[in-house]
Amino acid sequence: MPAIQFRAGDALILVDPQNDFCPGGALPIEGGDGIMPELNRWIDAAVAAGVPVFASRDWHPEGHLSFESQGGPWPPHCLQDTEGAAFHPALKLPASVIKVTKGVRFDQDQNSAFDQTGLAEELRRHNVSRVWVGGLAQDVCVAATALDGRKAGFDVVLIAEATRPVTPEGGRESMQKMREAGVQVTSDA
Ligand code: VGL
Ligand code: ZN
Repeated sequence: MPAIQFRAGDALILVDPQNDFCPGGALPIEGGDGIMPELNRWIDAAVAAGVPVFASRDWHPEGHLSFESQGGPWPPHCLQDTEGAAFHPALKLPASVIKVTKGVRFDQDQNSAFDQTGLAEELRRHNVSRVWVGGLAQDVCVAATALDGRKAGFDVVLIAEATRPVTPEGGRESMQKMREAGVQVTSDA
């Protein structure tokens, strides 16, 4: 396992490591639960280095427009205050974690943790210039977050070992898009 090298100005962003995106959940991603030990390793290193840890959560109202019943692409998932929307029990979030809630809007989905959450401003308030991103799903919310991070002017590193895609093709396509946008990938180092 490669050593984790944080520097001043880093932040760790865990994207939607929630029960519904893991096997047994409403929108299960193959091996989704398998990333939790790796995320825990990054959390431990971040806490030891004084690097702020952010965790986003998909947090939908009943009948959200992203649900199939409303013509959207997804089965109902991450309903507010349900077990499915809870962070995975194997994830060891530190007391200092900063939670980012998204997917609450009635009029549009928010795949990116940056989308109308104020996350970019909050990162700047913490003097962050580079974000390390892992979580679920690689081809949906992780990719959207990484791409928006680049647009907002941050250096972005994808933690390849700590993410899984909904589909393999989606995973490949999103990886290409992220690389084209200047996202670095841990497995390339
Ligand atoms: C996500 C599908 C629908 C994700 C959220 O967190 O990647 N995927 N809503
Ligand atoms: Zn969603």
